[in-house]
Amino acid sequence: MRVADAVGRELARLGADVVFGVVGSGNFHVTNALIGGGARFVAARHEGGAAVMADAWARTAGRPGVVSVHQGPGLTNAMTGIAEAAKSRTPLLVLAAETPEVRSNFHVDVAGLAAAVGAVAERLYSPASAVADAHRAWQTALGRRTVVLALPLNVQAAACEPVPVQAAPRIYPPAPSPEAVSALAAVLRGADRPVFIAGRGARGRSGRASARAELERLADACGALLATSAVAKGLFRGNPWNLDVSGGFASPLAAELITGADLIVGWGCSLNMWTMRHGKLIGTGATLIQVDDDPGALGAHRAVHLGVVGDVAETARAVADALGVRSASGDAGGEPEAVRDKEDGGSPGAVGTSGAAGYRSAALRERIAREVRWRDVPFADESDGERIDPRALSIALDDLLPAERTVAVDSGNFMGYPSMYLSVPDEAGFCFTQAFQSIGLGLATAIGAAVARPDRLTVAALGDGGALMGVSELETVVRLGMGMVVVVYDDEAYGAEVHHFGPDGDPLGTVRFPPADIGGIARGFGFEGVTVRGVADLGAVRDWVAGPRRRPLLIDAKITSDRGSWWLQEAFRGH
Ligand SMILES: Cc1ncc(C[n+]2csc(CCOP(=O)(O)OP(=O)(O)O)c2C)c(N)n1
Ligand SMILES: [Mg+2]
Repeated sequence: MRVADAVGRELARLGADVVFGVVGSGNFHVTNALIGGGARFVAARHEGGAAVMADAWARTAGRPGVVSVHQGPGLTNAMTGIAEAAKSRTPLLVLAAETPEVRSNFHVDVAGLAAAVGAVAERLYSPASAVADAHRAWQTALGRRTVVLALPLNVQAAACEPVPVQAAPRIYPPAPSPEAVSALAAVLRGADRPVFIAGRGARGRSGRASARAELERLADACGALLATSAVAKGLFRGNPWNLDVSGGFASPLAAELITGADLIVGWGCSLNMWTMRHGKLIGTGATLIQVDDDPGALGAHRAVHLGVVGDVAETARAVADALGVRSASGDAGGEPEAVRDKEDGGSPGAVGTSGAAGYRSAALRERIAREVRWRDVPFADESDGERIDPRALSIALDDLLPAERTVAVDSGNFMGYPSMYLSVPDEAGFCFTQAFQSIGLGLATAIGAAVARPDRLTVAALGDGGALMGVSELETVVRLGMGMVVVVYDDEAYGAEVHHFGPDGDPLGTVRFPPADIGGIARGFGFEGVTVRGVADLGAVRDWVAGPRRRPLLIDAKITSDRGSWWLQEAFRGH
């Protein structure tokens, strides 16, 4: 059997069931072998798109993504998406053809490229080891790493003996140490105003559910409020104590309550400058705790008082048990029994027979219900008939678009509007490929997420700059027959740069553009395209939603942009 065929078949057997890519001669056979093994192949129009689609697919499906690229430029085109995936610890396998001939035009240092963006370099070393090499790469990816597997053309073309099928090892989530569990339980027992912030590590993956149930059970027991980092938005949807996203996107009430916490526990969350607004969301004297299955993540972004190595769900369960909370199989929403004698923990305001539950009170619950959503925060609508206020646009879309949706957001000044105003049904309904802060990834992100969740309406929210950068994948949306909505927050500029440099009086000719008819461009690709200048123009969106949605819809929203968004000003502090 040819190595390319053996490797493709083996990867399909291991679970590579959806493969994104752009096929050239170097990855032709291996891709066909994957298809022969039962995988679905999704052709992108640019490798950058293919890598991002595979990343977004992996995040949404909770399983390793696979992308297949040609040697040389196929790989270099994919590098931005690979960097994003590596920084996000996305389990992703990049099948990268490699020419062994150093004088070839296609030659690049594959391992060097992988290492340069934080991915793991792997390769098929020889025909005899090739299947085992592919196995190893798959296992490494499963451990939440982005792996670039170099497929040398000469090895791919060689013959190899069929290898007996080995069972893949089972990987168990790490359990926290008993000492760490007691320490965390003791701190929770003594906290008056705890806030849990759940991050990527609390999301479901590899066939496991998210840690929502375990975290809610523990939060109920100690009266904690619940928030997430941006990448886990939606995790606590529907919980009355949910503050939604912590950080730059936090609503005023969410920010107030997080700042007022005396204890913040990051669950699979790095508590980085975005999530903690450069530390501004951490009140004076607040205790910080981080729980993560990766010891290297503890304290990486800011010093914590206690770091616990452990899987998020396992740790939350163990701590709840230590607190004597009824088992998760019981009624997690019931009155907690555990933290009733706070005198032991040395602090008043305890959960218990009095019903005062840590940070929770009936009045606060009502306030959260009334105020925590951005759309309930009053604002002066600046729509002027020519251009629509992006807040008004986002609220109207939140009402118009079906709630069962996946929202994918590109980077730029606009990005807070969809992130803050569009609700999502759960954490799989939000796909945020922003670890590399690249613009132009949003459309491919939406496509990958849509392949993973065809049951939901996918909404891609893009700036005009990011939309035009990733424009080739509009054809992919049409070709795949996706009923997607693409919303372009069109300020005819690289708004982020305009608002960054404009106040200093710098010339802005390099970052402003003449009006582009992005709706017309989309129609050329086979979309329905509408231009929106005011809420009244959204009738076309309502009609599209009503069906039959034969074509995807692109909304070119000409937005007001008199000033930069304040979350962007936060971002510039990090530059
Ligand atoms: C690949 C890449 N190139 C350049 C930048 C710098 N940059 C950040 S935001 C931005 C403007 C994006 O414009 P647009 O998509 O229209 O969004 P807006 O800021 O106008 O809302 C640019 C050029 C980047 N982040 N990524
Ligand atoms: Mg713009």
